[in-house]
Amino acid sequence: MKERSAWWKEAVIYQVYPRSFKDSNGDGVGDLRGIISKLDHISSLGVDIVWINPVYASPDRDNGYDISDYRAVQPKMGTMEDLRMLIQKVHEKGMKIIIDMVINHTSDDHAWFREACSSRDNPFYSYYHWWPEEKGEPPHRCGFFDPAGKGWHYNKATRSSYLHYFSEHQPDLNWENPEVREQLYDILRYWLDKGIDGFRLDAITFISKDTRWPYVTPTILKDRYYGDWGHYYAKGPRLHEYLQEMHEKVWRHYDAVTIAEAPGIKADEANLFVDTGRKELNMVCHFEGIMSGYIPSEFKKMQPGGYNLKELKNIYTLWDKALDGRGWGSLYLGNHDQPRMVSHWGHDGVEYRELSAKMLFTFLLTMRATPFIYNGDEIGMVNIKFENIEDYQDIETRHMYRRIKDSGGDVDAFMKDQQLAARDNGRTPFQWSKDVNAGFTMGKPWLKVNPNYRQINAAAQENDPSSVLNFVRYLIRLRKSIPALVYGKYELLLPEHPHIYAYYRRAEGDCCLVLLNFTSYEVLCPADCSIPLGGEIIVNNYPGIREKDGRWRLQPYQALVCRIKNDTVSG
Ligand code: TEU
Repeated sequence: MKERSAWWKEAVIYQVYPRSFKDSNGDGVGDLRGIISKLDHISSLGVDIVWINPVYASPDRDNGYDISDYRAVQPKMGTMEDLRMLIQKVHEKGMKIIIDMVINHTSDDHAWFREACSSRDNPFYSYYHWWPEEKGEPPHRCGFFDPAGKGWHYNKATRSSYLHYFSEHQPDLNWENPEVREQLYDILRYWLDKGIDGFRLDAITFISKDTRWPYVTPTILKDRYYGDWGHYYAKGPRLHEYLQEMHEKVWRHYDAVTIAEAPGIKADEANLFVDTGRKELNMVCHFEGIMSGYIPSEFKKMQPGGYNLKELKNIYTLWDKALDGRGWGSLYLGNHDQPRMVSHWGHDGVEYRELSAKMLFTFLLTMRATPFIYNGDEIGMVNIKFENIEDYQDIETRHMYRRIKDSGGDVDAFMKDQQLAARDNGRTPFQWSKDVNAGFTMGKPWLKVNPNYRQINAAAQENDPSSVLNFVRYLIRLRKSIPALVYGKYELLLPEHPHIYAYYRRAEGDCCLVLLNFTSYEVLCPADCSIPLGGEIIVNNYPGIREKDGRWRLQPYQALVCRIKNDTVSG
């Protein structure tokens, strides 16, 4: 079926992690004025939408994902006037701006929660989920960032425990209460009226709780991402009712883009969120691709040998198929919750760092899904791989460390795993130049700068035609100029091949063959995707091509896109 067009389907999204992007006042924390000062860099990429992580008032226990006032800007980030200016400047550059909205939970410092904690009779008590002590032990729920793994925390004044899926400082809002929902819709409208063009809705799949509180198997580390947790946490009975209500009360009145962060959601459930007829949301960011390669039932621990390309192809192909003609996908290879894209999916050694970054970007920018580029990836930043727990700032890593230590677990193994998977790997300051602190700050950076900034930085790549940065710019221009790369049908080739990811993007009379070698060795392509007659190579991260009897010999991490115009093969 032919895709219906929409601006957000054609867009490339650039994610800015504000505290690590650019510090304008020397306090070591990136801020709004810092972002404004670097808008030329962002717009030079050719992206359409800038997504910024939370900049609301927050005690910052989870880097802003614990909001204490939804209508205020956190002083470390700047002022409301700075934010107004950012919105205006982004618009002047012909881009749109979307913000993170964290409405599954608030901070424990939010006025609603402080009131709620004072007494059971306080009207705000019912803004949260409580388990009164006279009912005995609360039913097991996992607190993802809790040092003891517990999802309930006792509060003396109310003689009851409140629910928190993340840390105890992030109490979950009670969406059963219509007043809570109205408050939240009001907040969404407030920001849309300020000129915000849409939202990334944080952990939105968790908002509806089954308040019959069914039994969930208690496990220590296991219910984090796998097993049956998704069933209880991400598929609450009223989830879609709430999302439809939100559409009716908010989205319907604006031309905004709505993106669900969707932990726990599988391909066959995606259309429940994004099928246009259901009037819910525009896109979901799923976790199936990004979590592939981790050992099920372990906390962010990679399989020996890393991810399996066949499995990865299968996941992305399933998602494409599920959404075909019904909804629309999104694609990301890194973000603020993940290690660096190159370290995760490519090769971060000097020899292959740039090549694999370019190969991964070719993938990201030639799939049928809106691509998300995470800041720093466009210059090929890599994991910092801290050796000391003190270097980590992330609540997730710190608390998990404590949890493992307290239970007599293997902390050394944990530290090793974190070098691959910790969120702080993706949060180190942006490497602008070879100046002190990579040009990020004049002060002491809140998180250490990766010492490789002298080699990897934006300034060095700016005028180098063969840099990752300029490769990304080229790919974005290409995606914009070839509709087949946005809307064209995706057809997987060589599904069983363990090293090559190959596919067609096919539109009427136009077709692109994408060939990606995901390994550090040379691979001879099977005949199925041999050199197409009359094809033109439009992407190549090597200076030339190698072939043998009309078959491609792909160099380590080689990426090729070959365009076949007037394509007559039917899709
Ligand atoms: O993440 C939601 C989520 O599901 C996390 O458990 C995520 O899987 C985890 O960070 C991976 O290690 C969102 C935000 O993106 C994250 O930064 C916040 O910490 C979290 O919500 C709580 O608000």
